[in-house]
Amino acid sequence: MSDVEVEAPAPAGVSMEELRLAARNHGMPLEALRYPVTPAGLHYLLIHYDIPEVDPVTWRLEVGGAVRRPLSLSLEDLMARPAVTTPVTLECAGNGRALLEPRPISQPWVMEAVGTAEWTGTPLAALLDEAGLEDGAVEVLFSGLDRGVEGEMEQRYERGLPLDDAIRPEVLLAHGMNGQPLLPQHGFPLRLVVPGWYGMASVKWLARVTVLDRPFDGYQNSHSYRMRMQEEESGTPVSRIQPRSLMVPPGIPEFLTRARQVGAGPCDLRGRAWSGSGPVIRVEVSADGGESWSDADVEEPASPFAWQGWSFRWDATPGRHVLCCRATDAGGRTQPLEPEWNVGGYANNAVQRVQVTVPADE
Ligand SMILES: Nc1nc2c(c(=O)[nH]1)N[C@H]1C(S)=C(S)[C@@H](COP(=O)(O)O)O[C@H]1N2
Ligand SMILES: [Mo]
Repeated sequence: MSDVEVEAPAPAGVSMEELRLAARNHGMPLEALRYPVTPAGLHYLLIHYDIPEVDPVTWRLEVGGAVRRPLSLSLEDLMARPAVTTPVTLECAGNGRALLEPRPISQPWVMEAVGTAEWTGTPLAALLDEAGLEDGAVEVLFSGLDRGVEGEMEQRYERGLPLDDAIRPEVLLAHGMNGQPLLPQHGFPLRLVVPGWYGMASVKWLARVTVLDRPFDGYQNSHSYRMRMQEEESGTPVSRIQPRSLMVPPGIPEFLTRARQVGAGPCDLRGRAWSGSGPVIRVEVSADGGESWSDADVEEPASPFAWQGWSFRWDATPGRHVLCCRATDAGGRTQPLEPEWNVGGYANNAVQRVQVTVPADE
């Protein structure tokens, strides 16, 4: 035994492969937290394979499987159905992954994989009702048009959702985002939106809805998106969004390092907080790296599945400070101070830390 302290090795930088993924799938710049509804071009993006080419004229949504009356619907048919518009916060389950050590190799999100859009669409439950569920239906499979190879398996992006979750009233077949048709990158012509769940459930470029009499065991359910500590474990499925709060980083950034500088005096910190089991009932702010906390003012949500604004007046004194924020939801779930590691790097909702320097008064 040696009494020499060995320092943990520095985490290796991101690889060219991770950089390529990061360049395709952008996050929401955190200053965009100022908008209650994220402008579509600032909403984060996550696309496993390629954006598929879709001809809206020939495109159809097929509804089949364990139903009495299979349906085939055009975009026109879907747009003629009763529509609702509701703000929903989507967050990628991998948000925070790059802050884990060791870093799980996938899309290396820091903490910007979030956005809130006003989604317009028709409720899925009524459509399933018209198709007529057969006895023994337990799950609904949503299949996208995009294809790729993942885990050495050629596949289309598709996800199963337990029937009880699929028929909740807030689950939408969405054809609009922020009052416009869906953009190609967000799933044109039609996507699923599963409010409250991490983004992987909201299948884009939807082509097929298949009612199943047993749980779907495809790649995105049985291998990806599972919470586990070892590769061999089967783990538990990733589902609802864990509570998180983020702040608009105050002051101004240095170009390369993004280190921040804030003027001395009163400084209004603001941000958004959300939970897939909302509402958020408390947001706290710390200016000393999490040693001491004070309550922020928290707004009511615009919908049960939309983030909530918060604000806090901070008195910036000269020196270096680490600003943090922490959300707690109605179920008492709160954000941990330190990340909790898992194989896939999912659901890391550890508190945000923003280092700022306040220069001494002249
Ligand atoms: N067909 C399809 N749907 C998909 C994906 C995909 O790659 N293909 N990515 C999923 C993931 S992991 C997330 S986080 C959200 C992202 O939605 P957005 O790009 O509209 O923000 O879409 C989900 N739906
Ligand atoms: Mo995701």
